[in-house]
Amino acid sequence: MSIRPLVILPDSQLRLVSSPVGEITADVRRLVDDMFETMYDAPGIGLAAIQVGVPLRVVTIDVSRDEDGRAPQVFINPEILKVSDEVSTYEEGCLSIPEYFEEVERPSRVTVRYRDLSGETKEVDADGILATCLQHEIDHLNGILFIDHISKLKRDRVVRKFTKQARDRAKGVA
Ligand code: GNR
Ligand code: NI
Repeated sequence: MSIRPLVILPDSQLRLVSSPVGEITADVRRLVDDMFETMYDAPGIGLAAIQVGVPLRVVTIDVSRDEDGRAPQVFINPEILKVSDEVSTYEEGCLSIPEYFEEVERPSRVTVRYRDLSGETKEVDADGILATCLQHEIDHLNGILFIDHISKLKRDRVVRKFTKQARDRAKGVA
C-alpha cells in the first residue's frame, strides 16, 4: 500500500472523463488500496481515481467520522439512476482544491448503481453526506469539480489563486 500524490487544480487531468473499469484486476485492487491510504492520510471522506492521476471510474468513500469505526466503501463504474427533487446544501471541499470550502446545493437523495470489488452489481439509495459525496465523486469521473457548481466570480477567483500558486512553486518561490 502506498500514499499517491494528489492531482491539484489547475492540473488539466482533473478535466478528463474517466474510462469504465473492465475486469477487476490486481492493478485495480492495488489502486483501490492506495486510494484508501491516500484518502485516510489526507484526510478526506471520498476520492476519485483521477485525483491520483488514474483516469478510471473508481471511487472510494468513508463517511464514518470515526477512526476506530472505519467504513470503507468502493464504487466501481457508478451511475446515478435517480435523484430527488428535494435539494440540500453542504459546505464542500476537495482534496484537489486544498483549503477551499464553499456551499453547494445538490439533490438530497440519489440512487446509484455500481460494481463492488468482487464485480457484483449493486444499488444504493443514499441520503445525507453520502448522497453529496457520491455526487461530488461521480462529477470527478466526468471531469467536473465542485467549483463548477458555484458562482463564476468565486470560481474564477479560486482558479486564479491556484494557478498563481502552481506558477510560484514551479519558479521555486514559496
Ligand atoms: O474530503 C472531502 N470532503 C467533502 C466534503 C463535502 C463534500 C464533498 C467532500 S469530498 C472531499 C474529498 C474529495 O475531494 N473527493 O473528491
Ligand atoms: Ni473532490
